[in-house]
Amino acid sequence: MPLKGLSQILKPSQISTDTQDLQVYGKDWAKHLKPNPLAVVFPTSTDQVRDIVLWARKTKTALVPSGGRTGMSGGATAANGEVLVSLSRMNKIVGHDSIDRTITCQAGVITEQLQNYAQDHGFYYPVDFAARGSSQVGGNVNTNAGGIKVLRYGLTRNWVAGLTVVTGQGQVLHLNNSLVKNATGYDLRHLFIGSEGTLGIVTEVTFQVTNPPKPLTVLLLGVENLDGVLSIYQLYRQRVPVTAYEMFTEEALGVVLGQGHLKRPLAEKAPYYVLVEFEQESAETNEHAMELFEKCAESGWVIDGAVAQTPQQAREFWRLREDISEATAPFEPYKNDISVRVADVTAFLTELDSLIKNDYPDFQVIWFGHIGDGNLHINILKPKNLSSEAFLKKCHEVDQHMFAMIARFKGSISAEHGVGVTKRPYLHFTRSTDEIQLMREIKAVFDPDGILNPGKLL
Ligand code: 2HG
Ligand code: ZN
Repeated sequence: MPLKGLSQILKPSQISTDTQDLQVYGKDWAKHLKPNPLAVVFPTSTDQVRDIVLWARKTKTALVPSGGRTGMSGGATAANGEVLVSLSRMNKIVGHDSIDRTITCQAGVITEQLQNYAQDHGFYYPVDFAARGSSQVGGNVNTNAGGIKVLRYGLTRNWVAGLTVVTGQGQVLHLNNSLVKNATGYDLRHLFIGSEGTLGIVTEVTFQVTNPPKPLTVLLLGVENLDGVLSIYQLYRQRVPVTAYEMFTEEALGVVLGQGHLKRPLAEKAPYYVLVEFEQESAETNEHAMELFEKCAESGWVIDGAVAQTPQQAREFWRLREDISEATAPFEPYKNDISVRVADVTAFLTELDSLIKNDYPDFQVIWFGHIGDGNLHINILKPKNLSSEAFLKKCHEVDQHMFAMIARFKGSISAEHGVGVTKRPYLHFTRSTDEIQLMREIKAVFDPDGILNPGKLL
């Protein structure tokens, strides 16, 4: 029995081979991948994680670290008889330090739990995204999660002050220990951030936190064309402290409104909508924002617009953008999550749009994304008359063209969702042969037996 030995490390209640558990824990939001894990284990301490890794080395068993399973590239999928290591029972906030302005969490803490804890203690944890209610901080570190406030606050990487990690060799590393300054060579912490569970299992994270922002204003604008979308971005960023700049198309809005929970926000329809959120830094900020709005209208970029009048309305504007992912889910979307330089967004999107319109006219594409970061989410909806297999095959064809385009623009095949399984064949469009070879060599140092998340990323 391959699982023998685990019962010396864990209690029976920490090991599950229940069919339902295997289905639930075996996959993430890359829903077309079929889970097939051997078991799920639920460690409650770093020492237990280390013992599981040592057991896996001895028995040559593959492990898949598992967080909130909100990833979209299959990085947390176990399809080949692996043992899933769920961090969900390591869900305690260890504490905070008001002088260092840090919060220490076990890896299974939910993002929103961290955000609320920060708020309750007079601080702010700014990395934020739609899956805040179920994603876990360990997963955020493993994918270097970005989301909606990146242009103001950066990625998860910018907020990790310390990490506890169990490597694939079974070493327990305490990295950086919340030091602000630490000039002692390679910063291994940053290797683990974004490594998708291929080098080690993150068990504890110390996050830097900051002061809460001043009150936020949310503006929704209907925009005539992509040049307008980028010109408005440039103008607002020059004059007001923008915290988020998000874009979605009329088609995307249509899918969200189709759910029947929200009202159309503006009287006039527009091909594109942008959601601008900014901090009211001073008394003049709103005045500047209004002047900019008038300028945008005069330039013919803005068709219509509204400022959220209440916190409730601000939340509704945000939902129009954040609900897109859930609302498209029933249409079996094929997802891409790419980035180019912000200045190249218009050229890239125009070229890709015409490729799809010409060569795949039956494909409906839902475009949206964190346009202020050059990050576009491209969801192709499955035409009703196409089987899932035929659809997937055609989408892979689109991928080849799109990723060649990405390489030409020197962009990224994955801006924030990670490589996982689904983007693995395309890594070379963004990373050079030398880089990939060095990544493999790094992997071999930390995980010499290849037991950690095999088949993901590399
Ligand atoms: C978002 O920004 C998420 O809403 C999901 O990254 C994107 O569903 C997607 O493609
Ligand atoms: Zn996103």
